[in-house]
Amino acid sequence: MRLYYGAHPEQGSGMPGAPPTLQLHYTPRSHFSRKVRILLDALQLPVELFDAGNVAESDPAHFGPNPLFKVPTLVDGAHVVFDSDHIAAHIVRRHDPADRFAVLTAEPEALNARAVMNGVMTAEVEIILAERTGIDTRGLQRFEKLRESIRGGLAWLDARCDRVPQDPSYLAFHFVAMWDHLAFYKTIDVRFDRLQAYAQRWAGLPYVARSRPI
Ligand SMILES: N[C@@H](CCC(=O)N[C@@H](CS)C(=O)NCC(=O)O)C(=O)O
Repeated sequence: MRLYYGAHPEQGSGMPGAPPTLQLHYTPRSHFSRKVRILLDALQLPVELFDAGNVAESDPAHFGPNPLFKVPTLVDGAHVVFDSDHIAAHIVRRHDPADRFAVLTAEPEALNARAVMNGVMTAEVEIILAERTGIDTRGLQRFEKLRESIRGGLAWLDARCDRVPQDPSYLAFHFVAMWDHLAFYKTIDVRFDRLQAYAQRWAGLPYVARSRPI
């Protein structure tokens, strides 16, 4: 499926009727894709979206140029970029030199938080895709460890909740993508009230709300 998303497509190349220069292979519920989509929308950069469908499948035709059969992948003219954080960095280097949402931060605590969120998101993907392909993951040591790592990662984030930026930032976009996905799939049964409040803080922003998983 192909659709335009974000600011008006005509803003893409400056030529009326021309498609945007950015193309994103994604799925509507993919949390890794969503952090990129929120960033693009916050920057008002139009993007053409290509839905990969069921990411548990391995038909190369669905994943664009990505040899790992994963989303997201960005195509920006002659540039192809894999991996959500590399994509975010590419977007701001090329299209937002002011880096308004601190994508290019080198601050260790922010990078650790990103690593933890990516770890939680990866663990969740493994559990969901295993279940989707017929594996009953309950009680299997490997998957119980993944569930425990999600709990551990969230507890780590919760303990640092009062130190995170209070303005919209890529860290917040990353967080909300992770949080809403966990809530949508109900992967683990835990409560973190401070994280919930942090997610709530961003939920009303139009560029966050528009890509919420449904
Ligand atoms: N490190 C990658 C992870 C991407 C990823 O795992 N994407 C999931 C969807 S949210 C996927 O396509 N999984 C397919 C698979 O693992 O087979 C990134 O940050 O983009």
